[in-house]
Amino acid sequence: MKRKLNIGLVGYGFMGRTHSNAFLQAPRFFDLPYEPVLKAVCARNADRAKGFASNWGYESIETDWRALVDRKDIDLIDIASPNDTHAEIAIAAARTGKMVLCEKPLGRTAAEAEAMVSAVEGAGVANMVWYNYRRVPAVVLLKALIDEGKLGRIFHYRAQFLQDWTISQDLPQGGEGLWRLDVGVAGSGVTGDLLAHCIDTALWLNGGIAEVTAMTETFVKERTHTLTGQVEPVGIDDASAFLCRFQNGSLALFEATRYARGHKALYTLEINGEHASARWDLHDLHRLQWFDHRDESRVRGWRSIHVTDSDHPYMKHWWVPGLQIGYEHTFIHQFADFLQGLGEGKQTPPTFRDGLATDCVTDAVLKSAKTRQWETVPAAHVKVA
Ligand code: SOE
Repeated sequence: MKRKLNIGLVGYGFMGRTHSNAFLQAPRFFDLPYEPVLKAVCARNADRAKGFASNWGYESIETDWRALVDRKDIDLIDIASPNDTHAEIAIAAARTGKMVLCEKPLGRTAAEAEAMVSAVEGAGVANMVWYNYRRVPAVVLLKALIDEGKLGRIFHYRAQFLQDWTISQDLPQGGEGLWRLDVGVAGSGVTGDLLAHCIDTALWLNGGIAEVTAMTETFVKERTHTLTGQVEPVGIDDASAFLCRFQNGSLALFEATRYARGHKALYTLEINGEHASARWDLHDLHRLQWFDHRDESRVRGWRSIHVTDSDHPYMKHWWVPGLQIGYEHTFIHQFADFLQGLGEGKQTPPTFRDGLATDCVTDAVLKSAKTRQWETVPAAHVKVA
């Protein structure tokens, strides 16, 4: 008999849906030691919470997250609400001994993330941050190739996350759907929202980042605030770019923006080693581009690996070789790994400590953009599982 894992979800937006889908699908495609039970969803608007609950199969609703956290029939709190709620909810949930999953970025700042790490580690509860791109099969394949030493010494890493949805000056800031533009709620702009993904993957693939030098820009300086109706200054970074040096001596370039007309969610990364290079692109997420200098010279060239075979990461759980999976599967994989880890008594990365490592880098990026100096990333947090 599988043990039941009773889940309480906070937030029912885009991320609430991706997580709920993972809770439902993971046990259907993976043989897991736990059976997730969608116990309750929490949101301030009761009618909408009820609608969400009936659509996704949650047994009940709450309208105050404190009531959810206090419930005795819940084992795990999943935080899918805006960034300014993450720390308070996670810390309260850990104090009641509940496991905590949190949407990225972990905190709005490293200080917030640090308090969250102390809370979950102090309580000894399972914890994980939803940096989902670590679970794309092509990216997992790349991780294995790097760990096997197939690239040799690493010289370069570069990553971009490009979008174009905030270019209009008429777009308001704040409130549901647009809280990512309100610096008080989000903590930062593309640095915490998009670069954080690039940084998490990079720390995982290429190790710790030692120092950064960055620049940011806010292209639209004032926007009407949805909640006040007033035109208010914009505090987020619309674009952010940085150079950095990894602890392994490799050099890197990172860029994120919401002003790259024509790009919707173009997350790309490339890594160049002594023997081989690899490239990956979220718009073509099932492919890994691979170049190996050791191939016979007459046939040497970039190859495009269709990462859909049954010996590719996660793929034996899906369809037949050659048939693709997509974005939502990354969350399913992550939750399946979490339940597997729970069964084995292990924490599943990225843990809150890993999320803190990313927040330390984003803090250093934002600081460097202000000081116009190279900034060191605090050494205590650079190691990522
Ligand atoms: C922003 O538009 C966003 O939804 C991020 O918040 C997600 O983390 C990213 O995966 C896609 O883009």
